[in-house]
This record gives sequence, structure tokens and C-alpha cells, in this order.
Amino acid sequence: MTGVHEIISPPVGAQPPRARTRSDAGELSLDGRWRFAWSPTALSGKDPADPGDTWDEIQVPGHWQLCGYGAPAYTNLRYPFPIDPPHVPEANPTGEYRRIVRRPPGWDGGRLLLRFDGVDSWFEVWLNGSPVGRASGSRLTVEFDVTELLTGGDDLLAVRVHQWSFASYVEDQDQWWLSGIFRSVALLHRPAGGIDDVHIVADYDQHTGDGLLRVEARSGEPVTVELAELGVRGVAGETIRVPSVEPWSAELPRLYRVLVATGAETISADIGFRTVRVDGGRLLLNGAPLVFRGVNRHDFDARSGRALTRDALERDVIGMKRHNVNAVRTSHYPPDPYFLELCDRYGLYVLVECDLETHGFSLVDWRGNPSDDPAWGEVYLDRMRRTVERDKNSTSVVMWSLGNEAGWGVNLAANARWTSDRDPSRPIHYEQDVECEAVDVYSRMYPTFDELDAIGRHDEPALADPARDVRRRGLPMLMCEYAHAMGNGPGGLADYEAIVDAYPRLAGGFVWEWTDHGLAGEGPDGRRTYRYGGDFGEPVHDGSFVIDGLLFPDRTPSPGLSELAAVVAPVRMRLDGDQLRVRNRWSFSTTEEVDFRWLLELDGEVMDAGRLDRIVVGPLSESRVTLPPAVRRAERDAPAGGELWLTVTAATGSARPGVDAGHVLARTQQRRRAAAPSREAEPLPPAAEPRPATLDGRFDHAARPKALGPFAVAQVGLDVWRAPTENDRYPGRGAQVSLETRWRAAGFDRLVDRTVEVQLGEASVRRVARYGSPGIDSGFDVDCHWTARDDRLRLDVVIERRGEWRLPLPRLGVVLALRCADPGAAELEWLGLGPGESYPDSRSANWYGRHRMTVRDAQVPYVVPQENGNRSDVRWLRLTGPEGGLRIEGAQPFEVAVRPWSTEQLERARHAAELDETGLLWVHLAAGVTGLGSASCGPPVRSSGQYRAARVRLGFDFVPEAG
Ligand code: IPT
Repeated sequence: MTGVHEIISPPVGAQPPRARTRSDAGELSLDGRWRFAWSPTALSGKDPADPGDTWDEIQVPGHWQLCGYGAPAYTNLRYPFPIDPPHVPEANPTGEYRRIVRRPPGWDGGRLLLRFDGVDSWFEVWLNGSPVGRASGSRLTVEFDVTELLTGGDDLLAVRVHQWSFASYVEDQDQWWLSGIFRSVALLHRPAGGIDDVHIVADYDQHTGDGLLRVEARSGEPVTVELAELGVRGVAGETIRVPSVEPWSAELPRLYRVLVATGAETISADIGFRTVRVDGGRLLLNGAPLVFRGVNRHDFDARSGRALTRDALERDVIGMKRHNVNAVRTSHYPPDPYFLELCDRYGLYVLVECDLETHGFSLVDWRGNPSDDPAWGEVYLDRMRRTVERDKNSTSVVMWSLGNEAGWGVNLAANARWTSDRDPSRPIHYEQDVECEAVDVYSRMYPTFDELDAIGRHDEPALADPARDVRRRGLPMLMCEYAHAMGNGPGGLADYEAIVDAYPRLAGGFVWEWTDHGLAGEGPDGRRTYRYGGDFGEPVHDGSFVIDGLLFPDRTPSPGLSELAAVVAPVRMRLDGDQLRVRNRWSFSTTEEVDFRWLLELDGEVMDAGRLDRIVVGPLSESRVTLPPAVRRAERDAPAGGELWLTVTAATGSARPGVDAGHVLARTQQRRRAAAPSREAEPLPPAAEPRPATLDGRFDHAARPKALGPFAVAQVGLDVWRAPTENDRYPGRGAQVSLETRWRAAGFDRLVDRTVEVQLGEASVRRVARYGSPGIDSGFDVDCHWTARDDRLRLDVVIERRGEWRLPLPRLGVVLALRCADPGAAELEWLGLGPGESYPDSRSANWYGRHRMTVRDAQVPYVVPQENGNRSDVRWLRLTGPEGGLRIEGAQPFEVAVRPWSTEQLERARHAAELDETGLLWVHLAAGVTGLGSASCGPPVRSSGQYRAARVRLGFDFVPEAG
């Protein structure tokens, strides 16, 4: 039996799609409490004429799975049902919604429309039991004419929503399956003589500085156009030249209010003048290079799924602006319409994507892919039309995307044709049109660094068809996805940026993705936890692949976002002797309003600070300025000894949309003077004579210290392993085997030790040990030598790899477990890179200096626990617990992570809330660590970020300090 929701069809009974406008015509929100009944199958048994007076209530907009009916399920590309289009399982959860609608008084004449902005996935509508229409296209607006069905009294609106439908086959985006009326519903008055649709094109002519305004309107009446601010008046259908406008860009989002009116209706639109073009192999905005420093963004909230408040949308936009992000790809569907209003206003370039993905067909070699099946042609076209028509007047929308991961075929080619006819003002994007047969830009996902570089040089592998090859090679290229931000990562952002910077052909890209999609819940002891695939008992799921954002689910930024902000900063600086080089990477703004300041520190202590004179660098230019004499003076006056560091920051001098004055845009540092030569060169003192008694009883029989400062020592050992990151778990582009697999094969996760030799002397003790793994003949030889000087202990350790290894090491150093009554609350202070975590391929966001926080705050709460919290280039650190203080000084800069739990705990826990502090402070001191990469979808850690030392020597002094 085929249900009506299994018929491949565009909406039935719907109005032609049209622009979203702000109008003075009547609008009544139908959001709020609705009656609701849930059924496990499509046959709900409910009558559309039943008002549901005794049913439950539910909030609209919302997803029923997040209101206690059924459960969310997560799959990436796999369909969670058999591939048998257009059919779906009989177990098809269905929601019956009811509410009373009253036509407001004063809405005289004209027509009445019922508008749905988002219903997942298929629905049918009745008024007073009479059918109105049916539709799918979960993230696409649809309107129905209900003029004849509304009585003016209490009218019963009934909506039946099925979770699964034929449309589910073209909505296979990588996200939670969540159903229901999840965006707003409204009743609209369309006055007689009103404007049924409007299309506003506002071009900018960069040669003359003029704006070109053209308004097309659908109305039975004459339509006037007015831009009062510039004294412009005209009529729809004509092109109005507006002299000397200020153009719109994400940097300077200048909007003008345009009124489009008939006697019956006035539409007010905030419009920016701007022109997007592909020209000479480059992507241009107003004639200047348009480079996306963007993110992919889903509509998502940890509590309400894809149903978002205006505040939540605004928070996202402000968050992007504060992290130097200038672009968004609305993966993989049109966003909540309010989002685009915000992007216009705050300034973000938007790539709006059609609600279309059939990725699951890739798992059956694309057999039966709807993209190439004419039976789906009308459905495809309808989706594209609804995408373009709704948002065609948004200034921020600079490009259309046909969809994501839907293979290639006749229906997509037709959508491209339709779109370029309908809106020649914006280029078309679609990544899977690999030969660029129908698109205007060449797009790639997760290219390796080498691939990107080759494309930058127009040197990518050739297409078989020479004509197509020539065309594609001449197109600008963007990365619609890159730098997979799953778990700890992405590493390598700075490497990508350097390549993008080097080649005019490259128009930047969009990091995957803005936010983790963890759903909020309660873990053990009522602690907040975030759920991912499998946590709702889904039989088929893709685990934590949905946790791959730059923000944690609660919308706090992860270190990956700070790294991105630093890497894509619009101002770049470099200190070079007495000169500061300033590069302005803005395309339209000078650095006139940027506030440059300097700071001189000696071992993290501020010596002096000041402000630099105004530095005015034009867009996309560079200049050098000489540092003021005050800097040289301060350097000269600084006491001898210690490291002297100069920092220059560039901050916003005045507020910009979403960004306050004083917001640091960029920072650069230089070591101006090295410390006195380190002790590293000193030879290890010879071990004293073996003696049965331990050094004042401070060591055990195996030459391990019983205490370090005030902390009793529970464990000392070699430290090689790390709790694998999500990126460690995957091989990555161009590789066959993941780091985790290689590391486990080498036995790093289960090293055992054997004492080779112990020497217990009066002033020093020494333990030589061999570390290996079951079944493996490679390992490490470790020589730990402790010497005592007064109340301090010094550790000198030599670690040597033994065997035929060719692989990078997670880390190489020692770990200490110290007993501490409250390890999370212990204070951690250090001189080195901070305040955030850093790894060899992700350290741009941090700066050298003195940093301080609790051990708990030094942990990064990745939803799936994994390696985190490393700090690099550390000279010394201080730990202060209830027991007292301990200072650890390195004979050379070292890497450190201090945790209130062990690597094993971190590895075992599947959710952050499962991590318990157990009265131990774990101090990981290393000579080096391996970077992060983005192998969970992109390339693995580059060789420059892999730690491969074969022999290291580390030295530390442990000094007790008053707590
Ligand atoms: C890519 C998808 O487009 C995106 O939606 C997301 O699933 C991402 O992967 C992984 O998180 S497609 C992949 C085959 C490169």
C-alpha cells in the first residue's frame, strides 16, 4: 500500500513561492501551544475535524522528539530505513496538530494565506475538516490560500505531519532526524491591490560609485519605489541609477531602506548595494577579491534542535563576527529566514543552499539516485524555486548552492539552468558538479594541502573532456567544506590559510562546522551531558560524527574557534627588528580605526606598555612602521636575565556591528632577548655510589620520589600515550591507517616497564627502565636520574626509542600522579603559550606569557572525552592545592598537560559527565607532542606537526613553594 506521503510530488494546493518581506499587511502568528497527538504509524486514526480538546499540548515551533514523543536519531549519510524510494517504513511516527484560528478583525477584502516556514518532513493541512493542501520540503516555506475556508469565527486548523515520506530521500543531510512543525506558522492578510511578490536587485558600480536599483513587483496596481535617505523615487520595472552610494560588504554592511508600495500595501526592505561577479578567474565583490573565511552552519540548538529563537540566531551571528568569520554556508538548507536579516545587518557573506541531499545513495553506488531520475524533476525544481524566491532580496546572499552530496544528474542540471535564468546576479555553486558543467565556481571538500596548492596554481589533474577542463581551470575555487572540527581540532588551519593567501584563484572556504550538535540531557548524578548518535538507542547511527563543531553544544567557543579567529584575522603583523610590518587583509576598510598597542614583558612580568601612533594601511596592502623610541628605551631598561618578549596587539578602535571597541583582532610577539644559556648543556652529574638507604627516605626502593614538594607521589612513569582524539581515529585523506591504529599496533596504549637498574646514592638516585608492550620487541629505554639540593629535587631523564619505528609519537615525556585533596580546584600557573590549549598545528590563538587558572578550567570539555589541554613552550609551572605549592622548572621549554583524571579515564569515558576526579593530579611533562590534523574527514597531521624524536633529554627542578 502506498500512502499519499509516498507520492513523489511538489506541494499540492500551495501558492507560488515568493520573497520574504516586511510588510504593513496583516500578519498573525500561530506559534504557541497546539493540541497534539502522536502515533507510531502514519495511520493515526485521527479525524481532521476532531479539535483534539482532550489531547496533549505541544509547543509550536518545536520537534516532537524533544518534547517527549518518540526519540531523536542520528545518521550521517546512511538512510535509517531501507532504500526503496519513494516508500518508507510503516513505522512512521506521525504527529496530529490542532489549533483554533480566528481571522483578525479589520482584515477586510483580499486573500488570506497560511504560511509554514518549516515542517519536517511531510504534512497535510485541513481547515474545519476540509482539505487545504499538502507539502514537503522541511526547511522551505510554503503558503496555502485559505480565504474561502476561514469563517471569521473559531476555525479549526488541523495539520498531520509524518516523520518519513518520499521527501526523506532528498533530505539526507548529516544531522539528527527530528520531526514536526519546527519553524513558525502564520496567517497572512494579502490586501486587494497589494504586492504579491517583489524582486529587488541593488547592484554597485565600482567604477562610478553609483548604485543601480531595480525592483520588479507582482501586483495588480502601480508600484512605487522610494529610497528616502537618498531622495530617490521611481516605479517598479525601471532601473534607477542612484549616485554615490556607500556599498555593502561584510566589513561595512551599509543598508538603505527601500519602500515598495501600492495604495494597499507598503513593503520595507533594507537593501545593500553590491555586485558579485566571477571575473578573470576570480570571485569578486564590488570589484575586490571576495575570500570566504567562513563556516558551515546548521540551524541547531542543544535543547530545541532546529527550532531557534531570534536570540539564538543572533548569538550565532555575533559569535561569528567576534571570531573574524566573514561568511556562512547554510548547510544544507535555507536557514530560518531571520538569520539572513541578521547577516545583512551584521555583515556576513552567505552561500544559501537548497534543501537537498541524497547522500545515502552513494552507499549503493548511486543506483536510483533521485538527482538523475526525471520522476523527481518537478520536486527538485520546486525546492530550488522555493529556496531562491524566498531569499532573493537578501543582500548578504552572494551565491546559491544547488544542494549537498546529491551526486549529479539531469534534475540538478535543470535546477542550475533555472537558477541562472531567474537570478543572473549571483553565481551558482554545487560541489558535486565535479566537471563544473553547470556551476560558476569550482568547489571542493576537504582537499589536502597539496591538492589545494595545485588548484591554486591552476595545476589540478585534468578532466577527460578538454573543453570542460579549460573552463574549470579558469574558474575561481572555494572549499565548501574543510578543516573538520570534530573533537579536538582542527589542526592545520594556518597551513590552509597560507595557501589561500598565496593564490588569487582561491576564494577561501567554510570550516566544517559551526557548532556541535549534542542534545542536552542529564548524565550520572544529574550532571549535564550532551548526547550524540546511539544515545537514544538508535539501531543504526553514526555516533559522535554529529559532534564536529567549533562551538560546544552550549555555544561556548572551543579552542578550534579561537584558532580560526587568529588564523583568519583581518590584520596581520610581524615584528622585524625595530619595525612592525602590518598587513591589512580587509578588502574595503583601512586600518585607520585599529588600535595598536605594545607590551614588553620580562618572564611574563610587565615592564612597560604603550600605544602606537595611528597606522593607516589601505585595503589589501602592507606597510612598515618603526617602533617608537619608548619601546627601545623599555628594552634597555629591563633588568638583566630572563626572557624579554614584545607583544603588539591590534584591536578595534571603535565598535563595529556585533563587535565592541577594544576587541583584539590580532596579535604578534617576538622574543627580544633570550634568557641566560639553559642548563641543558650541563652534563648529568654522575650517580653516587649505590647504597641501600634511600636519599633521606625521600625515595622508594625503585628510586621513585615519595613526594614532590607538598604532594605525595602516587606514580611516576614514561608518558607516550594519549586518549585518542576523534581525528586520531580516522586515517584521513590520502592515508590508509589512522594514527590510533598505528599507535595501538605499536603498543603505546599498554606499555609495561621493567627495572634494568637502580642506583640509590646519598645525593642522587637513578633508575634505568625498559618499557615495552606485550608481543612487541620495540620500546623505550628510560634513564631517570634524581638529585637533591636542599628541599628541591631535580629530575634529569633521557628517553630513547628502541626498535625500528617510523611512526610519530602521541607525546614523549614523563607523567606524575600527585595526591591532591581537590585536584580540579588546584591552581595552575605557567609561563609559556596560553591561555588555551595548543598543539604543533594549532597554536596561533595563544601567546607567550604568564597564565593562571584552575586545573578544572584548564580542561577542554569535549563532548566525547579525548586528549586535550596541552600547553606548549612552557618554561615553568606552579601547582597550588590545599597541600601547598610546587613549582616545576624546565631546563628547556616543554609541553605540559595537568589533569584531575588519568589518560585511561579520559580514554574510557564516552561523555564528559562520566569523568570523575579521584584525588590525583596528573602532570604530563613532555618534550613534544603530535598535532591534531583533521583526519576525521580531512587530511591527517602534516609531517611538520608530527612528533618523531628518537631520543630526548628532559630536565626539571621541583621546588616546594608556600601555598
Ligand atoms: C560532508 C558532508 O557534506 C557534511 O554534511 C558532513 O557530513 C561532513 O561530511 C562530515 O561531518 S561529506 C563527506 C563525504 C566529505
